[in-house]
Amino acid sequence: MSIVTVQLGQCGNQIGYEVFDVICRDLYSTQGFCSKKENGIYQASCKEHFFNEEKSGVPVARALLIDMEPKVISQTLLKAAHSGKWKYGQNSHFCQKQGSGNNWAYGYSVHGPKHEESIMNLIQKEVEKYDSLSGFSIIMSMAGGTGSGLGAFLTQNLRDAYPHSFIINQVIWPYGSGEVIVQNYNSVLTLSHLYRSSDALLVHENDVIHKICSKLMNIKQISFRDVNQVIAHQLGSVFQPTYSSEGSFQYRRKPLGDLMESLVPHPEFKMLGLRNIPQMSENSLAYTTFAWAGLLKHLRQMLISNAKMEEGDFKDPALYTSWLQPSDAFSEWRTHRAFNKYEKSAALVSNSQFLLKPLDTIIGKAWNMFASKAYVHQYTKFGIEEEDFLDSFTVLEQVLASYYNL
Ligand SMILES: Nc1nc2c(ncn2[C@@H]2O[C@H](COP(=O)(O)OP(=O)(O)OP(=O)(O)O)[C@@H](O)[C@H]2O)c(=O)[nH]1
Ligand SMILES: [Mg+2]
Repeated sequence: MSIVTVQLGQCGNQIGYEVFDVICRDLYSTQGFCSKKENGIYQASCKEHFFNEEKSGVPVARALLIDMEPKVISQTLLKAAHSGKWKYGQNSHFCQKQGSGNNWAYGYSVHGPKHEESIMNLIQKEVEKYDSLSGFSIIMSMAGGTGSGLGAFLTQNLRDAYPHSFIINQVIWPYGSGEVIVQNYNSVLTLSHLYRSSDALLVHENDVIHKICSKLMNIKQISFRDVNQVIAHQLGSVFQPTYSSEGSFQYRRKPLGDLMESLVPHPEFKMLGLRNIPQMSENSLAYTTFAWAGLLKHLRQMLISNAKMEEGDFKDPALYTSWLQPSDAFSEWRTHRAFNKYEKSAALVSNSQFLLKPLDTIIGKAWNMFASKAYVHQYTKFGIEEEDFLDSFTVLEQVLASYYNL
């Protein structure tokens, strides 16, 4: 089944490009570490999820590019075309002349309704190309105006138009010391709205990824491109084909459905986080050997780094909430195939308390600003009233409370 990726705003488009690029490079990688037959099945499954085949033989990404300003989209289209390995579809983008200027209200209440019909038509045309649709993966930042505001608006529309498809939002969490003064307002509005209409929010924290670039990858001057490549690697390692351990080496056909089924058993808990190992510079990679036991132990430690547990495995009930059996709370998927130059690697997606602190911080900062009514007029000007802010705070306070009580 295919996944339609929707790339929104500057951040969403720049990350989306890196995701397809890494997946395509992996698709044709000769570093297989698995049988020729399995490699073939893996490649077919990957294509089914992410690419259309064109007569010319160049795979076409199952993606739509949307932004309200043209610059990033034209750069992204060009980069893909120049790669020579894959490209975006000819009529797969929508842009306008002027962005939302980091104003969530502008993206949500102005750009949203104005371009709703064109964008929904574009999406419908894309969906009609496929025999079966697994769902949508929407990549967006939480702190700008277009990705976040228009993104929240579109997610709601998709929910109404495709009630039986899965929707996962790839949400980019802003740097704590962010560059946008109203980023906490935008974040609170984005999260509260997505919580109503999305199935799951897979969160990528810019601060955390930045640290991976500096500490693990040894990159000196870190650019968005470096950060985006780490995010793309992480997403690829989760969404590239795998099979469940009990099965008969059948690669999973419902990539989004399987993920949701395992990870989002309750509508109150939709925040997912992603960790992966190893992550290192290309230089170190050449001198490293990998062993599964060590990798999994390390991954588990990353999961429990706040808890007082050291030994054990992923079957340990102490890792999970009491209302789930460990066998239901943990699913394992694998493949013999190497991914993106790593002979062995492991990724963990979890629905846990890991976001409590960053969420609490964002709500606190937004609330302080809101209490003195700073910048609120820029939102009311475009139809987002004080009541809407209060509703959003209430939704997120409830989310915080639910996760606290786990
Ligand atoms: N990881 C990552 N974060 C980005 C990138 N570009 C922007 N951001 C983050 O996204 C937020 C700003 O949102 P943008 O995506 O630039 O905004 P937009 O959706 O284009 O909306 P407007 O420009 O306001 O119309 C900030 O938190 C940035 O740190 C990127 O390429 N990678
Ligand atoms: Mg922009």
